[in-house]
Amino acid sequence: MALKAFTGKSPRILVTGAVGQIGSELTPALRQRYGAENVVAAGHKKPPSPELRDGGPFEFIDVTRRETIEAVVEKYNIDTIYHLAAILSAAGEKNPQLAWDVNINGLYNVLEVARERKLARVFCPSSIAAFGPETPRDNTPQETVLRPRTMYGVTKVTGELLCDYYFYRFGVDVRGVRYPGIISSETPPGGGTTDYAVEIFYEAIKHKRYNCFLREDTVLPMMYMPDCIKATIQLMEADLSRLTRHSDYNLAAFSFSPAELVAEIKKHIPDLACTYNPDFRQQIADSWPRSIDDSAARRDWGWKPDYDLASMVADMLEKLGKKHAEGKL
Ligand code: AKB
Repeated sequence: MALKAFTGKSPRILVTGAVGQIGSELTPALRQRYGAENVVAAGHKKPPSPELRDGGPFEFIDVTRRETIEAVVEKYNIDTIYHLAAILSAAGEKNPQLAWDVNINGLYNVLEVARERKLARVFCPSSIAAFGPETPRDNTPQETVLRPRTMYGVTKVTGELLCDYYFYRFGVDVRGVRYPGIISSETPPGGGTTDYAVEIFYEAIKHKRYNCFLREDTVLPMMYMPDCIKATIQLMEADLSRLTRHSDYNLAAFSFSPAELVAEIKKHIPDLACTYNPDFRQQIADSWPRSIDDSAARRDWGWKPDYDLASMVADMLEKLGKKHAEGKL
């Protein structure tokens, strides 16, 4: 393949969606690993945090306009893209046309830039949203039924296929995982179905009560941000010859229901009160798996999470509790 080698010199990285939940933590981690000047953060409209803006180069990109991606790739001599810009499941149901435009046309533009400019590597996340109601819900296999009922899920399955196509047809080294719900303390997620598992921490600390938009027994696969960052970088650094898949690795850490999360938080905040008022997101959650078989990721690139439910909750409360005490929550 006529692609630039990924080894030897430091990669020159562009992160789209850098202002979002995952981007705002992945970007500093990449900057620390590869040098701040080698990692360009890109957002759409939202202004970057001081850390993102001052920690290295920042540019505005609209992924639906290919020329905005091309200009940044050219300007910084980019050879690797982490393409995180996306509309999530709940927001996608409110505006399916926008979800298609950003998630599919945006990805297509990134892949075309990667093909034309022979970039070394591209990361594009998929999600547990690629699965649907006909998929086995427990220990969901790597190879299984992919018939999602959300536009977000449809774009994720299409994205997986498109990324694989670019690998086999054009030799673009695209990699991706099916992220579970990601829990983090830096930037709140926006527009997802698993967002409750982050919101509850803010409300528990500030008000000791939370009104959950999912039923108390809705079990979903989840992961703490440090593991999400670890998995993403591990996959991108893995030797290509070890990979038996490209854009669709199942990825898991732990699963829980809202009631189980409340019980764990109550070990630290005993008077937390939670009510349950399921809305349209319940139907989305009911179409997703409860747990995931990620043995292909474990076998191929040594994936293993560090956090379980108890250690994630303790760390979240410590981090957000500190922010609260400093008046930053
Ligand atoms: C969402 O809830 O839409 C996302 C996801 C599971 O991809 N967090």
